[in-house]
Amino acid sequence: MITVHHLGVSQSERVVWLCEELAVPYTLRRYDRDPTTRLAPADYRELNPMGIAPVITDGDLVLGESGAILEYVIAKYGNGRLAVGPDKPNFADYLFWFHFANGTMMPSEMGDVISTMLGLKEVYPILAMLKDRSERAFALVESRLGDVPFFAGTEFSAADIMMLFPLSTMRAFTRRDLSRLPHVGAYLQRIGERPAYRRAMAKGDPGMSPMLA
Ligand SMILES: N[C@@H](CCC(=O)N[C@@H](CS)C(=O)NCC(=O)O)C(=O)O
Repeated sequence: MITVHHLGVSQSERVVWLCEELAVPYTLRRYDRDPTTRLAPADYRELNPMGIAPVITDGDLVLGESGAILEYVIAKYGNGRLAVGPDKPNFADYLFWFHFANGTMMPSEMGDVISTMLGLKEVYPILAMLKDRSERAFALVESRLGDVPFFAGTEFSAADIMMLFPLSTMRAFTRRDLSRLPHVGAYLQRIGERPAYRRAMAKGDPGMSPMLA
């Protein structure tokens, strides 16, 4: 059975959520962040060379990276459910949004994380560049969700599981205000109605209300 090593308030919520959506049996092991540094604790860091979340173990396998883990679980235990294959017209949309989450959206948000944590008022060129990129990313997301209910199209998919974190829990680390993005707001409510999402968040981060508003 897979063990999902979940670091509190982190991208590993995706893996818990995926297992709940697919009804894949798993053991959940929770770890709290260091209260001072907000980094992973020592026992999490020992799990793999990067020492960052998420990590799963499956027998002798130790696997990191959200996207790799999602693909592994879907292919190995989910019978391909929640992926969109090349035979479907929205295959490219699925790939785009699945990879946009960590390929562009999360890195663009890091500028905001840095300036929030350091309390920076001054605008540094590199942070301005990331902010501009992040604004464009959120505008693209708003536009997409105005056209379709889920990132890959009409059906919920693993692209939604990748994309939700930068729209929701990531705001524990940034000052991002979503009030002027109504389609994103409606999407977050839609996701909040999913029983598997609610179960995952209740199990993974029992002390936290899902950041859907
Ligand atoms: N691209 C990686 C990003 C992993 C990552 O940055 N994880 C953060 C949590 S969201 C982490 O482990 N932070 C704690 C630390 O760095 O000690 C993935 O999605 O797996």
